[in-house]
Amino acid sequence: MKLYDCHIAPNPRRARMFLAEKGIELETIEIDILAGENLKVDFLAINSSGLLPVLELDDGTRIDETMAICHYFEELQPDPPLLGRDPREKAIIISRQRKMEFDGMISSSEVFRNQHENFTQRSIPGGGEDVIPAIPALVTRGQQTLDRFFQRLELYLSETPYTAGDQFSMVDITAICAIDFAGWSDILIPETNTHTKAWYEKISARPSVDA
Ligand SMILES: N[C@@H](CCC(=O)N[C@@H](CS)C(=O)NCC(=O)O)C(=O)O
Repeated sequence: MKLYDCHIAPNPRRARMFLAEKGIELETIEIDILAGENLKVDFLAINSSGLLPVLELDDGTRIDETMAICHYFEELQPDPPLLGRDPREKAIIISRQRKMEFDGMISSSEVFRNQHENFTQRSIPGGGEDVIPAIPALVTRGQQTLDRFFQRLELYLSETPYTAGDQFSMVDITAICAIDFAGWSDILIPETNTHTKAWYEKISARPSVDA
C-alpha cells in the first residue's frame, strides 16, 4: 500500500495524522502541488480529480477523499477508534466532521486561494490545467464562514473536552488542520475563545500533529 501525499497540504495532513494516531506506517509518494504536478497527465491517471491524498492498495485499487481513506483504515484497524465507538458517537462524528470540513477546511481554502499569488489562475483545487481565475469577493465570504466555524468550535468545546465528546476523534484532526490552514491567511483563533485555545494547546502536544 502507498499514499500519494503532499507534505505541506492540509488534507493529506489529515490522512497522515489519522494514520499516525493508529500507529500505521505507509510508503508515501510526494506530489508537488505548488509546482502543479497534480494537474499533469501522469497524476491525473492516478486520480482524475487531481486531488491529494490518494491511497493505493496492493491490488492497484485507488481510493481518494481523506474520509474514504480514514474509513478504510478504521475498518482494518478499529483501535484506537477515531470515528466513534457506538451508533450515537458515530452519528455525532459524521455530523461534526462535515461542519469542520465545510466551514473550516473549505473556507480556509477559499480565503487562501483567492488571494495568494500562486493561485490566481488555480482558485479551485485539482482539476486539470484549465484556468480558474481567483474571485477576490470569495476571500470575504470565506472569512465570514470561518467566523461561524470558530463560534461553533467554541460551543462544542465549552460542552466537552474534545470536539465530538469525551474522546479524541477525526473531528479533532479536521478541526486542528482547518485552524492551521486558516493561519496561512493570518486568521487565528479569536482571543475570547478560551475553550478552543486550551483545546488547541492540548491537541498540539500529540505527536501526530507533526506527521
Ligand atoms: N475533499 C478532498 C479535498 C482534497 C483537496 O482539496 N486536496 C488538496 C490539498 S489540501 C489538493 O489536492 N489540491 C490540489 C490543488 O491545489 O491543485 C479530501 O478530503 O481528500
